[in-house]
Amino acid sequence: MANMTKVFRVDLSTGVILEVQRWERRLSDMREDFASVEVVEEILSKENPLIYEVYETRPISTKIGELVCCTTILYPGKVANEYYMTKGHYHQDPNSSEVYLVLSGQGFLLIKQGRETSALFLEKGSLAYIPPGCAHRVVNTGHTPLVFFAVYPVQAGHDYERAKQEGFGLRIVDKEGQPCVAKS
Ligand code: M6P
Ligand code: ZN
Repeated sequence: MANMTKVFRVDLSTGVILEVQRWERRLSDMREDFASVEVVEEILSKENPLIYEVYETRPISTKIGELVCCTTILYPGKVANEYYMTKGHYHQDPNSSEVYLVLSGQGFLLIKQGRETSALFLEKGSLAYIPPGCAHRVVNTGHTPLVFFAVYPVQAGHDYERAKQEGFGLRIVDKEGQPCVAKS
């Protein structure tokens, strides 16, 4: 009985999962992720905005097959003309996939498989499957938080370095008030 699961409460209006671990990324944690490093430093000289926060339930054991469930609240905003986004990662385990379900907001999922990156539109109710071996990043192009629920195997691991070195090849930018997919 020791490993019996419990039932968690998700506040569906905000994405907050009650009584679980919370972590966050501020702009200072993403110094080299946005295209304009100069604008990042200029913003950081005045403030350090919250870009997103994650609420996650971790299984007690780390046995293969156990799942992590989490919500991400990605705030609206821009660095120069580039919308706020998650850092983006590959899974260290090449066999680990992931599922995203959007609870509110609008944006894009950048998903890179091999040399090809797709920008998939996301809105409330979007269900996205991320196959094993793909880099993935979420971008908020709306005026409200983009909130999504994610599930992935506990053994997945996050490889940020590879995603950063390779880049996604696409960025989502504001062009005259409209989100636009740009090559980078
Ligand atoms: C989702 C999941 C998490 C991830 C988080 C933030 O909730 O994919 O595994 O940590 O988004 O994304 P990142 O780790 O790329 O900053
Ligand atoms: Zn992932």
